[in-house]
Amino acid sequence: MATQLTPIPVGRPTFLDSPRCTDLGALDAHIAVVGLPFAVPYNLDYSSRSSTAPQAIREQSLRYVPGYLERYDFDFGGELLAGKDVKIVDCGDVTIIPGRWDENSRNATAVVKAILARGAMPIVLGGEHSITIPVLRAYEGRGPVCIVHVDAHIDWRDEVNGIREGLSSPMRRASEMPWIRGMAQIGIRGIGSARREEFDNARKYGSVLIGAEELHRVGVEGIMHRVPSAERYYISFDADGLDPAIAPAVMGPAPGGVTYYEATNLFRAVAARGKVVGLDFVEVLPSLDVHNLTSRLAVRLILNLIGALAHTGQVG
Ligand SMILES: [Mn+2]
Repeated sequence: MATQLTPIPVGRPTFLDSPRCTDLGALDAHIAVVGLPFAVPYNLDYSSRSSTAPQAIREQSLRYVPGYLERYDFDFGGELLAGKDVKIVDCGDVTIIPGRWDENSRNATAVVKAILARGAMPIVLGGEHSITIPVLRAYEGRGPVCIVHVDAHIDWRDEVNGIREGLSSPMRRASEMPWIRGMAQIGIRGIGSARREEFDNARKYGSVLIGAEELHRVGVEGIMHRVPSAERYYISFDADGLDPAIAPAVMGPAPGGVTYYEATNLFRAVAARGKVVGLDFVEVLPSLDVHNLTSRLAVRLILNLIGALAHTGQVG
């Protein structure tokens, strides 16, 4: 399978100003960042406003270099990366050709497979939530993997307008992959988060649905006993799971969302529980952002996951 990457143009930043990796066969890092500015449209009104998110997130990541990561981080009680030499590279973006959705999807799977084959953990910047489907396909033969999904919606639609791999369906498609075992869906809330059919199917599969209200009431410590135990976790993070007061740049802002510390403590709790084998961060719409709050928060949360991995000895 071809692995086609579009390198970041010269003069544009990489994530954390990290080295560029254009040859996946020679990738040598703990963590490989890759953009997936990808969507599967439902209708003609559709414009993929999240396709600019990887670059917006990379630009905001420069706020934390150089030198800031070595300072005392009060959220971690020490250096964010625990003084470890965590090797991060930026692979650029998966090449996307408008209209060729199947080909784009196969290419995305091939790129993530190539990253995993080199022993690096992929951090995938969406793009819309449809990207999680080709990304999870790359874990075939590397399971079982339990999914921790943060979102306002459960994303269990079987199809929308006949499209089965759109942004409403990633968890439904994940549930059909034999190497995916276990699923916790956190931050769910609000009007339109699921129809009865999706709710029933998610429950039948055994997905653990943890509403935002429950999370706020009992905290991360209080929900962790409900998250399935697993050796390997994959985290799929939809920006609309966060509260729109801190993450306004989303398609459907829903009040009552996940807070910064809930997300951070969830990452820490998952990293303490098992090996984190991948992260996607999706559905940031930079054109709707305010003072780059959403892109910057995405960077900070990604860093906090890397920090949690460093502090638990998973990287570095
Ligand atoms: Mn979603």
